[in-house]
Amino acid sequence: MTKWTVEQLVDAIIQHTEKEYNKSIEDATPEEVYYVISQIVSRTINKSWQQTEKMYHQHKPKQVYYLSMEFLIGGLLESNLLNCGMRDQCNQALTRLGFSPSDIYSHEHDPGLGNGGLGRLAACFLDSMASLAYPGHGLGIRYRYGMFEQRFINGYQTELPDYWLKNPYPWETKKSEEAVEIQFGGNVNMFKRRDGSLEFTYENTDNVLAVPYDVPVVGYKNKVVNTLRLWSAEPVNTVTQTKNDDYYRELENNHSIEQLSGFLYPDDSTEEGKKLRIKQQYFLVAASLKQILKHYKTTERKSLIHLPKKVVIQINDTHPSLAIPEFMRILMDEEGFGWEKAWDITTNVFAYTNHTILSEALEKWPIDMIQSIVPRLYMIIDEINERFCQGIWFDHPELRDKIPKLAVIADDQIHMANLAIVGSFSVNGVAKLHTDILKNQEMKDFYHLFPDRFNNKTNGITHRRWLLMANPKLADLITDTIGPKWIKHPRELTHLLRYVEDRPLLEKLGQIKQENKQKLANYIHKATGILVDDQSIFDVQIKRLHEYKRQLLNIFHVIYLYNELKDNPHLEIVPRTFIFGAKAAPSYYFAKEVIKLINTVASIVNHDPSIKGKIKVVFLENYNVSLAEKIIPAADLSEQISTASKEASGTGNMKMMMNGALTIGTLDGANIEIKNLVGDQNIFIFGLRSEQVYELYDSGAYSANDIYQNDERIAQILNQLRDGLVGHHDIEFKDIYYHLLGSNDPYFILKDFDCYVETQQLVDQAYRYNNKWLSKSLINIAHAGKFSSDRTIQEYATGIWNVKEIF
Ligand code: 26V
Repeated sequence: MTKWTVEQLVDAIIQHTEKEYNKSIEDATPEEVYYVISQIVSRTINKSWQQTEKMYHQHKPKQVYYLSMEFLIGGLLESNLLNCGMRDQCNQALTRLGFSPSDIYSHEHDPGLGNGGLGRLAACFLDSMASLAYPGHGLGIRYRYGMFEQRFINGYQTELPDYWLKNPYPWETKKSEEAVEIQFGGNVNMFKRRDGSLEFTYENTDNVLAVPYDVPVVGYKNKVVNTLRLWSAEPVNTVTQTKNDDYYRELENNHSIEQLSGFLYPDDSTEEGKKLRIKQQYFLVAASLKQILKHYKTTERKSLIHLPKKVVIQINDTHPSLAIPEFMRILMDEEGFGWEKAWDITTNVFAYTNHTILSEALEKWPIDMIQSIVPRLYMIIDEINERFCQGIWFDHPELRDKIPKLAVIADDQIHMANLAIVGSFSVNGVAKLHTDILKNQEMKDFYHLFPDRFNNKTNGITHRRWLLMANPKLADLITDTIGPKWIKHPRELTHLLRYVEDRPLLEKLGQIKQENKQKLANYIHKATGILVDDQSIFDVQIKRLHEYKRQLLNIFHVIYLYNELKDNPHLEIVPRTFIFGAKAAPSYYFAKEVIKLINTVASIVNHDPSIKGKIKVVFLENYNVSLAEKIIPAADLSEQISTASKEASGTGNMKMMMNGALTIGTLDGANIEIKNLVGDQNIFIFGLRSEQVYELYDSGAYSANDIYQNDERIAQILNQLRDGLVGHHDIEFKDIYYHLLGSNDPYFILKDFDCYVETQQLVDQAYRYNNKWLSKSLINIAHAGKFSSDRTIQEYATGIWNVKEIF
């Protein structure tokens, strides 16, 4: 990439503004400046993009395709500048021209093409693949409406559509010439050829055009630019008919086609809209496989038998797992392979990552839906199932009684996780504990069948976005202390361990955290009107709102503290600001009640002068990637309090650790690996362990009601929910009360409450010893290198994909 000087950039910005907007730079709006810089950066990127493609064409390395229904890429201007090595110059150029760089960057609208961790992980992986120079690309859907925009009205979540394409998106390039046609529905005809083999043809299908929009994925200062290809659905031909009624029918039809890439599904598992979701999945899968095969055929000119040497497809959860039968269909119906050969190729191409063990999130599709949407795929899935079940019957008689659980089709439903396991050569979990649970509990019988398939790849996050970009001052302090090598080799952060007793360094670390907290406090004030004490502990829980993540436990602790302070206004506690960010799936009633509860507690606590501002509660609206970038650098305490066994990994835990927050958490997901690195002294662990959770489920020995009867603090809180909170007797949370006691507290909130409160007291004590706290914070940063997604990608590359860096 061309090296830009500050002067050159200043000139380029002035010239582009004049050319594009016919304005002098003094009159340009920040938004216009945002577009101008995006264009300048895009041009710089384009050259490397073409060169990277040329290189792939010449050297023909094995390619990785990361198939995902979600990519939460966040803002791209600042991260592209950073990765191109232009950020410092651009900041200076903007300052020279009288603009605030962060103000300009904030004009970018986050593309919300994902729900949470799974989508953000995909984006971190793309960043790491490009930065490590792996030939790896993302394939997803260009939803016209992304994750809804969240507003609180009277404390309740309301959802507004996120039409993120209202203004042109400067990072995408439409590639009409690479559009492909996808067939839905129709009838399948079967013929017997002379040689006895079968031929399948389709008629009366509904055809849709998949048009790719490419977004560059820029590697960190290495001139590699990979591609994130997002498919958009369009009608195949827009030739208008002559007859009036046909014309309108066609328009209606076109409209329903565009709905295919219309919106992102929220992660709830309601019945509604299942059909459209299946169509979206097939749309992604069919378009992507067409492109992958086209690329293979033009570069390799070899039989598809050799394809697994040149192509690996990672499927992000089961969402794209129709790729397996679709690939079989292409190999058999279009390429003329027999079943065995086709199956051999297929099962050497696909690798599947599992991201959750929650049974309600495991996808199951009704047979009749799959039959009507993709009839030929249904026939193939049926045969996969037949052959697989027969294989167990004959080769594994010990598992005969397990066939109903292992089958791909059971109870008139297709079990997508089973399909994904059967059709892949690798199945991985996303943290050690999660993989162990898959092997020994949830997928135990599959593990027995295919022990070599199962492996662990603990998640990671890109330290470029989450530290270098989001927390530049901390990044600079680290570089001043241990030199810049950690940027390319994040494990080198452990050199910081030499400084855990170094007073001057700890002081600087404390100052930076303080500045970040002031910045967040200003933002909170601007966004919500709430004044928070920047000397208080910033206690942060940011993640999707879900029962298993237990935001309810957190707010119970707040209510408990509030009750204590009301009883004893002189109670000595370190002031705390409880910060929440979370979206609830629109149809997830209980989660929405929890949002209302947190907002209600906030309005009570924040407006009660008698507690002298010792605690404040802030629920920031519309949590997304760019808001996370503001909150994380300012966090003191990271809440990772899921019911043990339920959080597959978590990645927010890694982001906050990397920014010097201490974790309060259960032994769940990647928390365990964090604990093993930083040591018990530098993390606050509490609560049931996953084995205990399983035991309690199995034995039925748990009684939420007993705890309610015996713990006064809990009784008080629950009764307040039932009868109305102090000063808010009109608002009740009876549903939460009845749910906890009526469903016997399925996520053990009451059970873990006592040790949570106790552990929070330890946090309070620890925070009082400023230097000790800071050295714990430094130890967390020092060990965070392991959680760079560079390490994770390295492990995928050698352990699953068998791909090499291009240089
Ligand atoms: C579920 C569903 C169900 C059907 C409708 C569409 C949909 C979309 C998303 C989801 C949730 C996917 C699960 C997920 O996000 N898992 C998170 O993955 C993170 C990355 O591996 C991991 O760190 C989190 O622990 C895990 O909850």
